[in-house]
Amino acid sequence: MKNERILVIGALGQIGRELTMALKKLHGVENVIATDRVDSQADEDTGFRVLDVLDKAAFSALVKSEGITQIYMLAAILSATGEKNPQLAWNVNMQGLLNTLDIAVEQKVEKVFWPSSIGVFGPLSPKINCPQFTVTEPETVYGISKCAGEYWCNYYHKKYGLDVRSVRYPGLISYKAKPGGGTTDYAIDIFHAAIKEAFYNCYLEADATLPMMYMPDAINATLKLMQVTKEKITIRTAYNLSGMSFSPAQIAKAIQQHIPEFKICYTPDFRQEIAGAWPQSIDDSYAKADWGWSPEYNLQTMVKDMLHNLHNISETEVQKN
Ligand code: NAD
Ligand code: AKB
Repeated sequence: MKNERILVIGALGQIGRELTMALKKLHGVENVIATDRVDSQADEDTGFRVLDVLDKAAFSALVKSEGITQIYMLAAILSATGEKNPQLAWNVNMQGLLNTLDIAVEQKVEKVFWPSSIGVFGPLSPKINCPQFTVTEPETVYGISKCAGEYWCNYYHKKYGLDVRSVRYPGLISYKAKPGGGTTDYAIDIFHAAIKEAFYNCYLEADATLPMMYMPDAINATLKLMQVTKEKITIRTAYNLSGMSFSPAQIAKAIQQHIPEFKICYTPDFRQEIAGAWPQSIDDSYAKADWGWSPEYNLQTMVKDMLHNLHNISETEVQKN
């Protein structure tokens, strides 16, 4: 295998922490440069660099000096935080991507990964098994930036031949890092609340069904997409990707099977409107056909694994104190 040189931007986020570890395993620790706008406090993060994706000169210099062959651009402002600061969300999400695409072309970077989201869809999109090609018309700044970003990726591929690849991740569930200000964050918060106080006050309605995915599946999909030969990639905007779909009431019931005393109540806030405009389930047949995508986890297996790992983490914390 050729010696790849990998740059991860936004590496301290929910996906970045786990994707960086997986990339280090695949390509060697010394070949993966993890960066973020903020500094890493973790001792084991040797080789970590501070990089603001909006600082194009520093970004370009790093790609050159490190001989980067692949960029994973994860820096973004997510849907809920984006509605509180639309200008910042547009700036980071859009200019950050454009800097990445420009630098990749200028410096002949071989592959770029940039994630899109189910946030590209809006109230007019089909709710069930939302197809790959359909009306989008997003109503959040986050969704607008992801939608525009997909077209920019396609444009750089067609115009400059850049090998940029993307998926529309559903809401991602994980236990290793905190979520970063999305509408789907409740599906992580609920586990911490269930373990800590057997109670969760949910900011979405009981029946707000959304497409979701467990992080191991998301990492697997990302690595799979980036490893497939470029001839197999027929979509250069972003692939629909599906894992599971559930509502707050359904995940609460699945948690109650392990923690019977767990209770949930509902106090919907502004995030309910965002969730209500997104599809409930996604048709990912193009990802399946083009690069053999298939998820491993469903609601039951994900809940069991999350609770198992979070219990282990809290026991380790108790032992340390
Ligand atoms: P996150 O908010 O947890 O992490 C984003 C990281 O980007 C943070 O560590 C932040 O410090 C960093 N960042 C912000 N501004 C930056 C800047 N100017 N320069 C450099 N770094 C900066 O987000 P995440 O959940 O890890 O998401 C990563 C990507 O995946 C984003 O593009 C997001 O839209 C997409 N995505 C995530 C989900 C999900 O459920 N987590 C779902 C769909 C798509
Ligand atoms: C969010 O809720 O903003 C993200 C996403 C689905 O893109 N988790």
